[in-house]
Amino acid sequence: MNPNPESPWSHADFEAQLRAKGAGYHIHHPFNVRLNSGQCSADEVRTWVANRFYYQICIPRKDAAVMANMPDREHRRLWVQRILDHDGHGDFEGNAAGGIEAWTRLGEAVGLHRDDLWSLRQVAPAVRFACDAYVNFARQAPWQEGVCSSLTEMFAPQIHKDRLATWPQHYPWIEADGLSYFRQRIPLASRDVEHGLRVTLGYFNTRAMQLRALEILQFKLDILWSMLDGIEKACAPR
Ligand code: AHQ
Repeated sequence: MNPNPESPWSHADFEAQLRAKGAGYHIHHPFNVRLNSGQCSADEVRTWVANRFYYQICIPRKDAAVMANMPDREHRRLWVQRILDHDGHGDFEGNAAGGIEAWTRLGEAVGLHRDDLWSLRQVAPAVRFACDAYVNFARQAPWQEGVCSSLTEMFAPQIHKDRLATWPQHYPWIEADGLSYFRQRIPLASRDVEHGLRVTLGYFNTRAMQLRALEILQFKLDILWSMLDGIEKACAPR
């Protein structure tokens, strides 16, 4: 680590600082630990899926907000793929239906009707608040800060792999094809992180800006964490 506290970290040290924030990732949230170790009831799984649906439909709106602030085509050409990944493209059939459709299939696989998800009736206030905070941040922040906030996906492949490895044994009643969202997201997350890291390491180039990047990542970690707080509360006996 660079001895001078004022000079910027090297890209390698800066990336290590970003990745160290993974200690606060929602994979460690008590609700996620319960969910991936098979301790959730079917109703709690359904509550998680119905609430996370709101996050999923907010992602392309967040991405469109980031893209609206992007002045150059090179970055927009990469970023627009994120919107298509969620909203679908082409004939919107099969894998081209998009992640929101795949999450809808997850909902049906856990026993929810399409309308249960799309009505947003089950979305807890804290979940709606956290997701709306993310979309509003993307609208107002410099596009590079919006890119930086997406870097929680550095830690996402593991959480998707955990679900694929544990849910079939813990929740055999969930139709297997309902898990396809998690499977398809793993390579997309890695692709997105490659671009997000390149922008972040290049733009945040003073120590003060690098510390700002860590703050932004913590803000997004707090969004994911507070979503699970809200879901946990929604599952608590009344
Ligand atoms: O399914 C997820 C997804 O599409 C994204 C996009 C990215 C962003 O732009 O903030 N973050 C993200 C995440 C997804 N799934 C979450 C999960 O636990 O299933 C993880 C979340 C993330 O790590 O930020």
